[in-house]
Amino acid sequence: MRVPTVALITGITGQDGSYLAEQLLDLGHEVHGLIRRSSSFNTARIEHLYVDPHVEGARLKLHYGDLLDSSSLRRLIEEVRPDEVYNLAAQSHVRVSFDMPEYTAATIVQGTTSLLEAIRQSDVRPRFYQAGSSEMFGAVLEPWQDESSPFRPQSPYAAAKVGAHAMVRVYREAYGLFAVNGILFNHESPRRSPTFVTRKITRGIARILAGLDTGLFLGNLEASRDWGYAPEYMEAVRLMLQQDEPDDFVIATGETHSVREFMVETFRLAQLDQERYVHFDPVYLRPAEVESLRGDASKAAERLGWKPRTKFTALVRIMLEADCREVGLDPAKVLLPADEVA
Ligand code: NAP
Ligand code: G4F
Repeated sequence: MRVPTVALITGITGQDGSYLAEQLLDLGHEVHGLIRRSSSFNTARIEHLYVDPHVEGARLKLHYGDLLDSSSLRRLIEEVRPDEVYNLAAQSHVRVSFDMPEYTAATIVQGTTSLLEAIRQSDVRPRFYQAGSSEMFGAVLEPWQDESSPFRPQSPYAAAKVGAHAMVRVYREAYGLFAVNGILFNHESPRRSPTFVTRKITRGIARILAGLDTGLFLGNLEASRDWGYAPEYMEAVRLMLQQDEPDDFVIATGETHSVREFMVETFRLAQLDQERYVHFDPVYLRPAEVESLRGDASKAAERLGWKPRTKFTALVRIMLEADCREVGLDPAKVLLPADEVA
């Protein structure tokens, strides 16, 4: 097993970046994160990891930059001289990508290219991970998707991810860069942004239980996704960079559930009547929808030795319990006991 010493993460303030940084630090590595300047704090997910960099032994360092500022990327590669680069930064919201197609494409395609180019033009040769998405499969023709399934993107976000995926392959094949594409199906956690549907539901229901909200507004309940647990997916991502040869991997649970199923299970645990609280709002519909996704991660199981551990109902409970605690409720007092989980 290769022993990396220095990792650079773009998107470190997001759900995945925070888990990945946590895992790399736990393994004893030095972690550098690119963060954007923002008018309000955007580091809540990594504050527990932060130690003043002037303190001896501090191994997490944050640097201002932006995927759209190629000079900051070049500077970072030269200064940090990473052994591994994890490119997780993106405008990652599918619905928003229809409102901001150019910005979405810029962060994903141009940003990824700028980072690859910053590496190519330097004398540093880090291993490179690109955060690809199951959204790239889009309008699927088969019930299962694996590494050989065709891409039929249904949104500007997905089209941009296909572009970045292709760019990574070009840099791997043309310049011999150790560059890998992860094709990750939806993965969730208590750190998921509340604008994505799973967290919107668990947070919304916790707030209803606490008397802070009176309802939940949702869009299409019939779409299905293959939902896994984010920390486990970041384990797979780390393993991808430890292989002898660079390759692309699908990461998924192999189960698919509708948004309605996620909602029903959450209401069941909270012992609330969904008919009373859930309302339809067309603002959450998309001009084009991905109806169903289900991944086949056999290659990851065989080559990385990776398998998902957290099942659908357990994921719902993890997220709902965390959201209950967030609003000051004791999950043991307000939710159905764990042994009554179906
Ligand atoms: P997320 O929570 O939305 O985090 C996105 C991160 O990207 C944030 O740290 C954000 O910074 C940063 N970012 C956005 N635009 C940037 C820019 N122009 N320059 C620098 N940083 C920028 O996303 P996530 O769920 O952790 O996902 C991580 C990556 O995996 C994304 O690329 C996403 O598209 C991809 N992915 C996610 C899933 C999933 O189910 N979660 C599945 C497949 C692929 P701020 O905090 O400043 O906004
Ligand atoms: O939670 P979502 O917004 O996630 P989506 O679109 O599947 O994208 C996420 O997973 C991708 C991996 O496949 C990532 F690449 C991407 O970055 C992101 O992390 O929506 C899931 C489903 C959709 O079908 C949507 O139409 O939920 C449906 N939905 C219904 N009501 C809603 C809502 N989605 C959101 N965000 N908000 C709603 O109120």
